Amino acid sequence: GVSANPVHVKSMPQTMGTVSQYACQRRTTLKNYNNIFTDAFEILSQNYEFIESEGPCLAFMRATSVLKSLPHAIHSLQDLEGLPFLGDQTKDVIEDILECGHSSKVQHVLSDDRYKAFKLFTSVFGVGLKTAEKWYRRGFRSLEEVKADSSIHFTKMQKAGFLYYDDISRAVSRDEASAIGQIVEDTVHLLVPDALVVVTGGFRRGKEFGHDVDFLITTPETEKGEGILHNVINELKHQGILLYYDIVDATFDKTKLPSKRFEAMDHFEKCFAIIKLNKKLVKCDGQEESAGGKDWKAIRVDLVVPPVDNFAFALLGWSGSRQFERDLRRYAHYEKKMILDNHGLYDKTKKTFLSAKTENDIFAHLGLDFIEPWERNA
Ligand code: DCP
Ligand code: MG
Repeated sequence: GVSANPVHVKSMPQTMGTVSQYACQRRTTLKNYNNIFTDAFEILSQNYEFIESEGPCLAFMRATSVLKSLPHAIHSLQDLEGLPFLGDQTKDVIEDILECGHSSKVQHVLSDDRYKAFKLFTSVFGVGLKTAEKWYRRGFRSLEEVKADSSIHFTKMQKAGFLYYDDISRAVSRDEASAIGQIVEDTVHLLVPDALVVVTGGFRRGKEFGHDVDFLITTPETEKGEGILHNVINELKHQGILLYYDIVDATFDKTKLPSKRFEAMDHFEKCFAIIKLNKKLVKCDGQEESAGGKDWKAIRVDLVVPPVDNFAFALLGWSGSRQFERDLRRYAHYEKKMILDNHGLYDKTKKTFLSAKTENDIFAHLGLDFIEPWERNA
């Protein structure tokens, strides 16, 4: 069972004190001393996701997150004593790795047909678990086989996913993200000079690479923001650098309570785009050959436009990591009887919404110490 309070550790020479079961009460930088274990756990947890085994999937994600937060490497099973979420299942894997350098369970998954196919299919933009399942059941094992079947109907998103696969399946570097940031910022400010443009997601947490670049855009005065996303998209189109876009209109209802789910899609107006980035605009380029000798690279970009009153919540929600977000919501729910989502925070005891101008305000409402973005790599 999971206790609601932090787990108390008696005999841990290296960590001392306690490790909370909530990622939002731990500081997790990108320095991971337990890579060999967390890499293994992440493969296992993804495999459980692919076979729709939610419990074990979550268990391995939580254990991964705890190990990432430790300021030292695990050298023996005794080092795990008192750590939350490191139960028998995860211990077996760690024991295997400590004894022979690898986990037989992981080897097995890596050579599994279903795992390999799902990993490949979900690497295509627009392909989720449902589609991967469908393709797998039809007997496909490679992207070539999928593309060759004329009876498959692809969504607009999937078509773009295949068209730009070589570029967008490759990681986005920090320099590429900055160049995209400059373009987005210039374009937004051309239209609304005092609009706020902030990079969120993995790059805000200090990551060197990401799978996309995430932005929040908001305007101090709501009226000036009318149609800003559509105008930005039109402007990017005019510049000839918009390869793909899908605008999702806001479905936001202020009077509704925040979602009770711990992982909810938000209702802000947003756009999933692919932008054509001229390589000349990237500070440190040239280390990798581009596909087909092009002088540009296709980059996945998410633009999210919350109203200014929800900005702090949107920023906190879009900065991640996913596990950090899950645990913020879980903590709010179980420890504070509050509901947190990307739009707001609701106090069920006081039956009122708690407003916030900054992320600091939200941590304060929750009675949490502020955790810097680069300490949220849970
Ligand atoms: N997010 C979330 N739940 C979702 C989608 C997003 O909590 N269903 C939040 C957490 C993510 C952030 O939004 O950290 C951005 O989503 P990404 O998928 O872009 O994740 P990252 O930016 O963290 O990673 P990557 O480097 O792969 O882009
Ligand atoms: Mg991202």
